[in-house]
Amino acid sequence: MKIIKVGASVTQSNDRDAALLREELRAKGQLMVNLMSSPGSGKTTLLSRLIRDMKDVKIAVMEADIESAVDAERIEALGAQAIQVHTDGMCHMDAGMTRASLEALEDDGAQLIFLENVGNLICPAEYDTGAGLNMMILSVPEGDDKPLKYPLMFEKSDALVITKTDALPYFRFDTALCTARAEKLNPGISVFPVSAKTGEGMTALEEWLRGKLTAWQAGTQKEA
Ligand SMILES: Nc1nc2c(ncn2[C@@H]2O[C@H](COP(=O)(O)OP(=O)(O)OP(=O)(O)O)[C@@H](O)[C@H]2O)c(=O)[nH]1
Ligand SMILES: [Mg+2]
Repeated sequence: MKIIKVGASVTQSNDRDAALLREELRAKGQLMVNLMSSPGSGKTTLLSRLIRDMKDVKIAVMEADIESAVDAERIEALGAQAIQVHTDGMCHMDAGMTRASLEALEDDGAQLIFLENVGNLICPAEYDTGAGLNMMILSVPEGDDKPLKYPLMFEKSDALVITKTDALPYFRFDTALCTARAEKLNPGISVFPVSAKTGEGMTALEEWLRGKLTAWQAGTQKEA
């Protein structure tokens, strides 16, 4: 498994770099999904479930972390291509770092490329990575007040996955209230309550991703 180290880009024009990368990916028919959340909310577990369920779509994963290769090893064990990206201490990925990571991926015809961003609810939302879709996770144990405290990621995301719904009996978490708070910040956000552990709710998320991929490849998907 490949481990690469990427440093923050020297360029001053991240938004322009990101827009260019997005168009290059669109021309190749590849949809990159930037997956963001706090540490431990369930990014790698969700990706593992998607890889197991969506056998009809070729998926590759770029795992960004400050240290270790455990996440990429988990994905590779499922038979999907995975690379580990080390961010040189940075708590986010920018467009240049993402481009360098994509260059390290082997071209195996992957249509859906997930970037598991560094676990952090703040910094990753501040940088456009060039992804066609931004997806965030909020897990039930984190609490339904997070849209109020960390609004930017909710504003930037096309989809909010509320995960660990199997833990709802043990936490005070109001899914409808959380959804309303996220929709107030971002009226266009799609919300998917799921459990990556039991599989509950996964079908709706997978259908949404398939639809976005089809639209992206048809060139009709709006920029994220
Ligand atoms: N009960 C329950 N536990 C889950 C679910 N999804 C993930 N977990 C657990 O949550 C913990 C963290 O999951 P990960 O998938 O490693 O989280 P992550 O967001 O990738 O973590 P970082 O990469 O460190 O930021 C693990 O113990 C998982 O088993 C779920 O749907 N239900
Ligand atoms: Mg992870």
